[in-house]
Order: sequence, then structure tokens, then C-alpha cells
Amino acid sequence: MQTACGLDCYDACRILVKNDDPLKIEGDREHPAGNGALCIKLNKFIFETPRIEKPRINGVEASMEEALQAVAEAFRAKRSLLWRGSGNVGVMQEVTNLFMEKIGGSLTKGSLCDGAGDAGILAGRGVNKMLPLEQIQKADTVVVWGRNLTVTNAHLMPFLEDKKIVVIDPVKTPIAKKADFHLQIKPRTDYYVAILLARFIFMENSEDKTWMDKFASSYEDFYDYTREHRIKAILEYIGIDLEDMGRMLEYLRNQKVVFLVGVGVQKYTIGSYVLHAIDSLAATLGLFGKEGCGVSYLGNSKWGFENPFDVNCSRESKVVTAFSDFETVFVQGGNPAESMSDSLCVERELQSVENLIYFGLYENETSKRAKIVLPAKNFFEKEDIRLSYGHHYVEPMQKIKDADFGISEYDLTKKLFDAFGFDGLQSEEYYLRFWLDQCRRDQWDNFLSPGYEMLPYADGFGESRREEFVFIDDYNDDFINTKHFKKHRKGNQEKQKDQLFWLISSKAVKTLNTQFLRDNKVQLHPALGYKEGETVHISSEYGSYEFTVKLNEDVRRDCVLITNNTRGINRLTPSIVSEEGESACYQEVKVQIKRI
Ligand SMILES: Nc1nc2c(c(=O)[nH]1)N[C@H]1C(S)=C(S)[C@@H](COP(=O)(O)OP(=O)(O)OC[C@H]3O[C@@H](n4cnc5c(=O)[nH]c(N)nc54)[C@H](O)[C@@H]3O)O[C@H]1N2
Ligand SMILES: Nc1nc2c(c(=O)[nH]1)N[C@H]1C(S)=C(S)[C@@H](COP(=O)(O)OP(=O)(O)OC[C@H]3O[C@@H](n4cnc5c(=O)[nH]c(N)nc54)[C@H](O)[C@@H]3O)O[C@H]1N2
Ligand SMILES: [Mo]
Repeated sequence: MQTACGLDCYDACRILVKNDDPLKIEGDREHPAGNGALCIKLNKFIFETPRIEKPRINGVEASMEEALQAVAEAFRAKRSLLWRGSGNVGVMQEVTNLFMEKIGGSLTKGSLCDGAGDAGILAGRGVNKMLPLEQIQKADTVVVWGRNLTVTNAHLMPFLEDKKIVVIDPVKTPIAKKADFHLQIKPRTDYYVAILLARFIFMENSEDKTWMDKFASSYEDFYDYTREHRIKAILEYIGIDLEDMGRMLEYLRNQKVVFLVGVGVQKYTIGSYVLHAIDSLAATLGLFGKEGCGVSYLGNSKWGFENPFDVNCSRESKVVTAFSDFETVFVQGGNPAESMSDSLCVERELQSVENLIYFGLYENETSKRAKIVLPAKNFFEKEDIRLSYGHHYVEPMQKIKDADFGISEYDLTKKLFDAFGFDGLQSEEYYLRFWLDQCRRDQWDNFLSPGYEMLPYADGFGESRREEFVFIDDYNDDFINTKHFKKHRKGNQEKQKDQLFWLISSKAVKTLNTQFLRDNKVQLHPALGYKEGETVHISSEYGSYEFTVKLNEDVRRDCVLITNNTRGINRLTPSIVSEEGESACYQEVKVQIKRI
């Protein structure tokens, strides 16, 4: 038997089941996106992490029937919200939307993850199509741009063999150590890197005029726009020199280039401009619709599908959720108390919810606060379909074993429909088929998303494929010039500035966000003078927390690195929303370090 991994990651691995009791699994060498290996999360942590087995009401164990009754009761409130995290990214997670629509409840809008970048892509291309894996394989140069590839997208590594690799990242990540060239830029400067590179490409006449005449004809305006940016001042600000730029150009001109862009570049208010600038650079080089070329970001996995769970509900912000406006908040597959930014504010908001319901697999900061705790089934215990934001392969997720506790999203929806006397819910099989029947098959019988195109944008941009690429022509940024620096300009300006560090919060190996192994470390460059193992107090204008120092020479001296599975990380982060894309801005913040 086979199934697929439901964890929120680019790879979406196919899993071969060797034995169902005890469960023994391995990767599939035949899967186009896998390499036969499974990660440590699947091989170990998913089985070792204790599950919630018994429902609870007000801290007291209850039967599933009692808990479901209490949940139904809570949904009779006037104002209900379903806040869904990304603990499992199977399509059936969204079946609960159908119930929310029936009761006139609210869902969320916006993203904790990739929304700002997505908005930047839409601004340039109209639709966010994924770059097929085979195009990555055909590239000469792969630029890994704010993606921690070996940790978050490890199964892509075989696709990078024999290629020139360039990494743009403030951290010397494992892939940066292997790369031909690493641009260790200051965080939040990617927009400038992209714009300057485009400007140099025009200056040396390496731009692809033939392609642009056809698909992006306003390039003269874009060239003018890049010229509004002052080279010397910007290079100084982003901390790289002309020689670095020259080397970058060597890897970009006259060859097949793929940019693999991760969420790291866009955890800022200006996140959309970054992706729009990177896409504009790619357009200058004529990298769309051609073999071995393109920009690969987190694609829209549902592009091309009709979604039976698309509903008409009012939407509340997912990033700065006013939980206290609702009597009932149903948290499904998420841990908002720890994953959302500005945790202190989130905790306060959650506190004033009358009925906080947690529906998940593991105990976490949110389950601890919930009035009703409802155990879920994991993806080995129910049927589903897995799409991916990293490639076009679609995998059925088959039920491999029975669990004698927990309830699936479909069964929960059915129970709620029954409790309210609603009709209109189709069978589980119907929905599974609905998704799968829309897929195509490749020559090896793999399911492919209906949105698959071998060469996306080959005919043009937009939904109609007849539009042109739209270059970036504007950049609004008030963070650098006003917000922080002005605030600290009073008093001993230079000294204050030196004491402020960028906060980087990327993903960790042994966990999927807050699901498995948690941490308590802050990674600092040894030159800052802190000792391994000492406790420091880190603070921002939003809050503070204590962390244990881990020295790491790979982090820039003006940055602190705290992985996003670390308790308390989001005490430090701001509850602000990106200018476009309604996305969280975890890194739009500077922090101070204090010895205890
Ligand atoms: N093992 C593991 N894998 C995961 C996850 C997990 O928790 N654990 N989470 C999954 C999820 S939900 C997602 S969204 C993906 C995300 O996967 P990635 O896109 O790889 O995201 P991050 O881990 O946040 O890392 C982004 C990289 O950006 C760098 N970075 C930070 N700031 C900047 C900047 O300003 N500019 C540039 N150029 N780089 C910057 C960081 O140093 C880091 O190397 O990973 C998925 N895969
Ligand atoms: N500082 C900082 N914070 C971040 C980020 C960052 O880069 N920096 N990254 C952000 C990103 S990219 C993301 S995607 C979010 C993720 O944030 P969340 O969506 O909150 O994800 P998790 O913390 O993994 O919590 C998922 C929960 O889902 C439950 N679960 C797993 N499988 C199932 C299932 O099948 N059914 C149900 N009902 N429940 C299940 C598990 O119990 C788990 O606790 O975090 C964001 N938070
Ligand atoms: Mo994410």
C-alpha cells in the first residue's frame, strides 16, 4: 500500500507502507519528487510525539460523544470562527468549511506563511503557477534565494546535482556552504539586490530584448525605474560590493537560470515587493516560459482545480485575528497561541473567548487554553488527497490503520451536519473522487494537477495567457527610515543602532513548525561575546523572552537566529500585516540582547 505525507512542506513525499502493524514505512524511489528517503520527522518524531487520546471539556476527560455534543452546542453561539492552521495540508481539512457556511460562521483570510510573496507574484504574472521540477533539473544555475533547502525542501537536492549554485541568505546555511557563491546579505534587502542586478543587466546589455518585446514590453520604464536607485548608497546599505555584484552577474547572464525563492525573503511588510522585484529581474533575463528557467516560489497548489470546499463566508484576518469578537473559536490543525506573531496579544485575545475549541493531534500552547479539546486522527488514519506547493504531483492519502481514538475532519463535519439537521453534505468518497477526477496522469501513471504546464507562461501571463508581464514600478518602505531608526535616534544614536539586531526565525530540522521537537535557543555570532549555554534576555518593542545561547559563526553579526519551533519566539514579533497579501511579518522587527 502507499500513501503520502500530510506535513506542510514543499516535498509532499509519497510513502510506501511495508507493514501496517506495527507501522513500517519508507520513501519511494519512483516518486518524481522524492529520492527514496524520508525525513526524520516521518521516520521518528511523528511516532514518538505523544498524541491527545481523550477529549476534554473544561479540563475534565470526556467521551467523544460528550465532546461532540459540547462542540455542537458551542457552535450555536451567534458569532463563531474557524481558525485553521497548516498541521495537515490534505485537501479534506477544508471540508469543515461546509459546516461554517451553513451556520453563517467566519473563516480566516490572509497567511502566516507565504502570502506576501504570493501577492508580489500576482502583481507581475497575474497567476502564481508552479515551476515543474523538470525545469529545475534542466537549469545551468540555481539561485537559492531565502530558502533553507536542506532543511525545508531536502528532496529537491538531487535536482541540483551538477549545477552552479548561488545562495542569497543572511545565514551561511548548509546549502550556502556547498554553493559556488554565497551572498550573505543583510536581512530585508532582497528588493535592492534584485533591482540592482536588473539595472546592471540593462547596463551591460545582457537583457533579453527579444523575449521582452513580446511578453514584457514596458521594460524601458523598468530600466528607468531601476536607475532611480543609487548604486553606491544601496551597496553600502546591503553590505555587498561591486565585485560581489559582478560575480552574481556571471551566474545570471546568458544561461538557463532558476530562482528557488523561499519564505525567508518576504516575512516583512514589503514582502510582496521582494517577489515582484525578483520576478522583474527574471523577466529582464527572459526566464519565463523557457526550458530550464523560471522562478519557483510556493505555488498555488489548487490552481486549475475546482474546489468543492470554496464557500461564501465572512473572513477574519488570520494574522491579527480579533478572537475576542467571537463567542466560539474553533482551532483546527494549528497552534495560534505559539505560531502567530505577538503572542502576548494573541494570548490576551484567546483568553476572552467563551468557547475555545482545539481540534488537533498534540498538546500545545493552544490546547492548554482550550475549553474543549477534540483529538484528531493523523494522516495514516484517514483518507485524503495531497497537493503540493512545490510540484504538480498529486497523491492519494490512503487510510493505513485504524485508530481507536480521535475523529477525522469529514466525520466531524458529518456529526455537526446531523446535530444541526443540515443536509447537502456528500459522502467522503464523493469529495475524494471530486479532487482526483480532476487530475491528469503522466506516462508513469502519477496523478498530475490540472494546473500542470510543462512551460508555464510560455504563451503569456494572466488568467487569459494573453497578458504581458507587469514590471515593478513602486516601493513603499517606511521601516528603515522612520519606524525603528527614528525611534532610536534620540540619545546615543550610533550606540543604540549597534545594539539592535535583526531577528531571523527560520525552520528547524526535527520539527514541523511547533509540532514535534521544541527548542529554547538563540543562535549568535561568537564575536558578540556571549558564552555558549548562557541565558540571555531578548526583547523587542512587542515583548521579551529568555533564551539559551548557542554560538554559530554562520549567522551575521547583526542578526540573531531563533528557529520557529522555539518557545517564546513570537513574544518578540510584531502583529502587523504585510502591505499586500495580508501576510504575517515575523521579521519586521529588531531586537536587543541583555545578559541576565
Ligand atoms: N524541517 C522542516 N521543514 C519544513 C518546515 C519545518 O518547520 N521544518 N516548515 C514548512 C513550512 S510551513 C514552510 S512555509 C517551508 C518554508 O521553508 P523556507 O522557505 O526554507 O523558509 P525558512 O525556513 O523560513 O527559511 C528561509 C531562509 O531564508 C533566510 N532568510 C531570512 N531572512 C532573509 C532575508 O531577509 N533575505 C534572504 N535572502 N533570506 C532570508 C533564512 O536564513 C533561511 O535560510 O518549510 C516547510 N518545511
Ligand atoms: N516567528 C515565526 N513564526 C512562524 C513562522 C516563522 O517563520 N517565524 N512561520 C509561520 C509558518 S510558515 C507557518 S505555516 C505557521 C504554522 O503554524 P500552525 O499552522 O499553527 O502549525 P503548527 O505549529 O505546526 O501546528 C499544527 C497543529 O496541527 C495539528 N495537526 C496535525 N495534523 C492534524 C490533522 O490531521 N488534523 C487536525 N485537526 N490537526 C492536526 C497538530 O496537533 C499541531 O499542533 O507558523 C508560522 N509561525
Ligand atoms: Mo508555512
